[in-house]
Amino acid sequence: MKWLTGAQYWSSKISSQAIEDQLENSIDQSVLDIIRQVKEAGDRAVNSLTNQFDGIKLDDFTVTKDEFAEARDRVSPAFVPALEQAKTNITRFHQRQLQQSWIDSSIPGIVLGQQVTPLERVGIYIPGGKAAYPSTVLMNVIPAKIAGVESIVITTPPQPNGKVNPHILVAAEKAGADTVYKIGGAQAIAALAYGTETINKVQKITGPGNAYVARAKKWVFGEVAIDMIAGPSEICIVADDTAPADFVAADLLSQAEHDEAATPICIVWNNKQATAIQEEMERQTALLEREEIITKSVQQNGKFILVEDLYEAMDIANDIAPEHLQLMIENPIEKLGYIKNAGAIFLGNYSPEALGDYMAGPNHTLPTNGTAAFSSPLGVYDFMKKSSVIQYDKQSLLNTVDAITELATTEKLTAHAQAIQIRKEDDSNAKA
Ligand code: HSO
Ligand code: ZN
Repeated sequence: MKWLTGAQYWSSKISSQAIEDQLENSIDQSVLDIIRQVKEAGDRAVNSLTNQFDGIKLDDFTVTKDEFAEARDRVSPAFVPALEQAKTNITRFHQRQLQQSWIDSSIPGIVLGQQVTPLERVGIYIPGGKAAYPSTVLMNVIPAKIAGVESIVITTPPQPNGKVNPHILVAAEKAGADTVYKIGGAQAIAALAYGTETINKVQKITGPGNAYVARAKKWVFGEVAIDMIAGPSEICIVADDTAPADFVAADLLSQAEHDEAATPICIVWNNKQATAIQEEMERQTALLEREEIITKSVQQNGKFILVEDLYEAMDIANDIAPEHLQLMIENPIEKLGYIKNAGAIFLGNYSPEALGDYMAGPNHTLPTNGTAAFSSPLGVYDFMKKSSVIQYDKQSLLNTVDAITELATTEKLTAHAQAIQIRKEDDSNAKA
């Protein structure tokens, strides 16, 4: 972990944008080429790209009933009840997000409202390899289901044997996804965005992915909607002296294990506490399976920020706008009002991020890379859209004639003015 004072934190915020731009350029070239191929040749392109990138020739990339059955047999018996427990909590939390349509007729002669409608077709990308998380399947499919989305399809890369990770399939089935396609990378995003002979074009793509998937999502945005561009995981822990050092260390490491690019940050105002946490991190790292990834993440991106007091700690946390913020301090709920920017806020010593990743109920798809300053967790609202509803009766419209005419003529839009005026002169008995 790098050690910084609060003052050093504030002065070290130099942008590394130039380097990132270069990296994106080289990825973009291949991503755009892949998108073009899928757009032009559909399934044929998907098959040859799967062959090229996943090293497997598939006759059919749609997961069959038999493959689902085989997956059920392959997972451990304890996996299904654990998944169900998570599903219950995630469902319960997300049901509260369901927004209702509303109609307001409090002004006589005028009806205004907002009609909320689920999206019809959604595609969810689920990574394979070392980030094949069944929990992410639940976190994406359940809110879409609650929203009322009719068709929920998943794309996920095939393993070298041509199969899909069985845990992903069991989670997809339990959560209620309709179809799973064995396609990964930018080709999956292109297939969802433009459709192929097999795949129905979707309206929105959600779910995390590697840099190629993320750039592909950015490129197809506009053709379809996307949830967000997810970056590597981040955890920021604000710890006072009451936080057990071994807990803090464990939580920092839990996110470091996701990715070498993950960022664990700890903000403290007691040197001794920081030293104790650092020692615990070293002790625990040596015992963890993903020691190598963790060590890289901690060395490259890890930071202790030593501040004056809790208030400076919260200022800095707000400036970072972390994906996950843990307040391991006395009476954390009293300080909640100071926190403006964070994807998810975990209060106290017994609410580690891992609880939120799997079980608590809130979504673990959260804004990263400082975007928590202006965006929200994935939710039911991401799978719904709104239409405005307007109805005026004749008298109510006539009351607006002068004002509308004035605005329309100012904008030199006389046809607009005419559409209002014509009703003033109307002596038919047209209904409202
Ligand atoms: N912490 C990850 C989500 C996750 N953790 C899935 C475990 N499985 C999101 O930042
Ligand atoms: Zn996690």
